[in-house]
Amino acid sequence: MRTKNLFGMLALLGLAGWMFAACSDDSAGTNNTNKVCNHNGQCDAGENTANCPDDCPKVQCSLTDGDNYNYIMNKIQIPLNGTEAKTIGVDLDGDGTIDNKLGQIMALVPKADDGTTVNDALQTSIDNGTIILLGRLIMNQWPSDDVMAAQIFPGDTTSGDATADDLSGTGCALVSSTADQSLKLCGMVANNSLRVGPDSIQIALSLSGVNMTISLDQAQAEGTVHEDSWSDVQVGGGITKENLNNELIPALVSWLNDATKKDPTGSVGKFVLDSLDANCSTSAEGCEDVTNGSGDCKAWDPQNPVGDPLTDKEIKCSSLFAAALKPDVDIDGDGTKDLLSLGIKVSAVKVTIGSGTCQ
Ligand SMILES: [Ca+2]
Ligand SMILES: [Ca+2]
Ligand SMILES: [Ca+2]
Ligand SMILES: [Ca+2]
Repeated sequence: MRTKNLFGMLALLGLAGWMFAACSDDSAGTNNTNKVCNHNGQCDAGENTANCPDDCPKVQCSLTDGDNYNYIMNKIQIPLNGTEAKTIGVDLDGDGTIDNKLGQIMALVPKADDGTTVNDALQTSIDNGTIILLGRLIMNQWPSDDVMAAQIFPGDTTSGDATADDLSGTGCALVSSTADQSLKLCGMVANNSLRVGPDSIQIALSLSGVNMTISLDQAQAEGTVHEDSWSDVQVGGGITKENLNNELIPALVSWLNDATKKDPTGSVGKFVLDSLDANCSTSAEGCEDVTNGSGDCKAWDPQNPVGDPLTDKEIKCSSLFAAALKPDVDIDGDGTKDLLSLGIKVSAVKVTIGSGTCQ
């Protein structure tokens, strides 16, 4: 059952794709190694704000230009395998196909002991208020606004101040005290069709009670939005190698260690001890000098537990994870893959976002 925590973590990770940082200024698309941008002053097929900012300039928007429309997510889907990953998320590099390596990572994680899927567990968490994700559109008019802003915030799940019926369409919820409410994604709504981004974002990640932030680059969102609902809004972005090494992998390792130490024979514990612990591959990048059974790849004994089952190195050098955690998107068109893509699909209903309290 603890697998649910990992599900929740990975889900929140996807979710956070939504807490958009103010501005990214990655102008790598203008450098002379770019193989996509033709600099003809028009945003052509295959060109986008990330790989061709000269031809496809970023839309600027304001959090105060328009009225606030507030939402709470009542459904969140993440891809559980590579096939689903082709239908959930966004096309980050403009090549016409959705980019979402999250599906490949999720396919590696064992199923919960009771057979429920990640998305089942996620839905339970949404329904019982363990996960609250809020959205906001700042719009001048409906159903179209050619310059608008979108935001997503983690909701407050600790004070218990949200109304019990917060998913009813007339409920109330609060923004988490850790949310950065200045973050936004700029774009447009045309006949209820939302298209915002790309921009840098931060992900709220909740891991065994520890909250942390992971940064996503070039995040975008698109889908159908109305004054009182969102349906099937796709959200996606990419993790840089640096953020992968400094944020995501340590978070994953810490969660896996926690689950394994609590229950070495549960589905996650078995997976860790059978497939990851002391199972380093010297063919993975940066792992040429590892030795199984010693140093960073030493074996952990549940009968005589000393320290942690896994190190960061055991994930990086795992033949399973090494491929799944490799960047898959060449965002700036220079021929080198820079970002590990993640995406989710969400639906939402109207909510009141209380200021300080829902009373
Ligand atoms: Ca062009
Ligand atoms: Ca793509
Ligand atoms: Ca180990
Ligand atoms: Ca690149």
